[in-house]
Amino acid sequence: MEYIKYRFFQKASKCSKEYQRLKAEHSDKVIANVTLGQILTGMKGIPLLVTDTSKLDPEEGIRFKGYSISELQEKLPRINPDGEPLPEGLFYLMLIGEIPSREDVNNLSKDWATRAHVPQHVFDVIDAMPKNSKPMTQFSAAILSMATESIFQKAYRAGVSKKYFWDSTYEDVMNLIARLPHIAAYIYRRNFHNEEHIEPNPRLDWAGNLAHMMGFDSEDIRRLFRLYMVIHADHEGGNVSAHTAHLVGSALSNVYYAYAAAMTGLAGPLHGFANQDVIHWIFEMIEALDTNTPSDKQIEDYCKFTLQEGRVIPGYGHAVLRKTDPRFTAQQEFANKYIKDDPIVDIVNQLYRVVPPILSEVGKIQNPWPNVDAYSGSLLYHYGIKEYSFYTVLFGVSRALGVLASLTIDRIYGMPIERPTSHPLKWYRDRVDPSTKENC
Ligand code: HAX
Repeated sequence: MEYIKYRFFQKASKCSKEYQRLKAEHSDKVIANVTLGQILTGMKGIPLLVTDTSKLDPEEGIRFKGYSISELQEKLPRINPDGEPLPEGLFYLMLIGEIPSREDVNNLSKDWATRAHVPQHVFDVIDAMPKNSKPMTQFSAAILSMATESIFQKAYRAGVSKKYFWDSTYEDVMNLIARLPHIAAYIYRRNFHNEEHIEPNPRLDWAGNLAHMMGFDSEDIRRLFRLYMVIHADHEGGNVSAHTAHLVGSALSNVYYAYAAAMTGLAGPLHGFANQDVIHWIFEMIEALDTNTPSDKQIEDYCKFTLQEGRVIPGYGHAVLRKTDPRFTAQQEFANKYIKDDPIVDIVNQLYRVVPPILSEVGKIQNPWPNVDAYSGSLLYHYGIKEYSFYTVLFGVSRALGVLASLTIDRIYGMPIERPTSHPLKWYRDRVDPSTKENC
């Protein structure tokens, strides 16, 4: 067994035994009560899932295996001493639970480079779609079409014992992650650069290679992509994309099916599409106000107009967070360090001053603070990636790291098929308000 896989097996087997022991010995213990409000607001706050890669605190934000983003920036291996950490290192941390050495990260980069070959039929599937198919549609379809390569599916068909499911899942996960940059870049060049594709450079790291294949070779962009791929990688297990991958995977659907499904969830405006929506909305505002240097008052009025129209202010609010997202702050610090005088970045900073008091005034909004999507588009735009319909694909490439590490862990723990119970609305009403006679 190769080294990284063996390290994963060693560490995760212990946790797998613990999962099975808890199930056998403590299944009757009550963990939490559930209110009707939690059920009617999208199951918020109910502890229902086991996810070991990261944990989200409403006040503090995300921690990956206990490490905050700023701690990762300090501890994970980097290529340049003043650069951003390599996403390979974060994947190793989420999978194995230890901060990797530089050598571990190099091994992972090399491993992914050897697995990065994308079968031709995947590109054919992309090419068969009309150019006006959204980049996320092309991305999900391409991932789904790669299920032909699933090693798990072949092992399952050959009758392999369930205790080895993790092994072929691990292989699928590593292959899929290795291939995502080429698929993403192919879609980008197809849609926005006259189908002039760029071959991968196996000497580059995973994120650097993605930038390279998209046509961007400056150190500035590589630095941004490494940060971007780290901060978007995981957000515990309950968000739509992570939960979808887990749910679909729980039926023993292969990794390609599970991840394609996750990507269709990420494509929604309340989730990853928000990173496009933010830039789209800012441009709508610039056009409506006829200036790209609006005053705070003009922005305030435009926000109120957006709310009056029954729309959301994209990039603001969160289902769990109750403070400014540390992923927003990491990007703001990046901009403060490397970007001067950019009108869109300036507007994003201005919005951070103006929007929270307006959303707080509305009353019903739980979190008036910005999330990760409020900043990311302005950075990409600054460096020349202006085709914002593509931004969610970049989010999707990154999100694979956490979600697919989790899927591998799901398999080694032997997690069961997910199957919560549902009831008609009347069933709930009869429990809280039996005297009502409404017939629905
Ligand atoms: N602008 C206007 N209204 C907002 C709002 C915003 N930014 N955020 C929440 N609200 C509204 C909700 O639509 C909801 O209204 P109704 O009661 O009329 O349905 C009300 O405030 C209560 O919502 P909440 O409990 O505060 O928030 P939810 O958990 O229901 O939703 C969302 C969380 C992130 C979906 C929400 O804040 C939102 O729509 N934000 C804008 C879109 C966005 O930025 N999405 C990306 C989130 C981060 C992410 O997943 N990235 O991928």
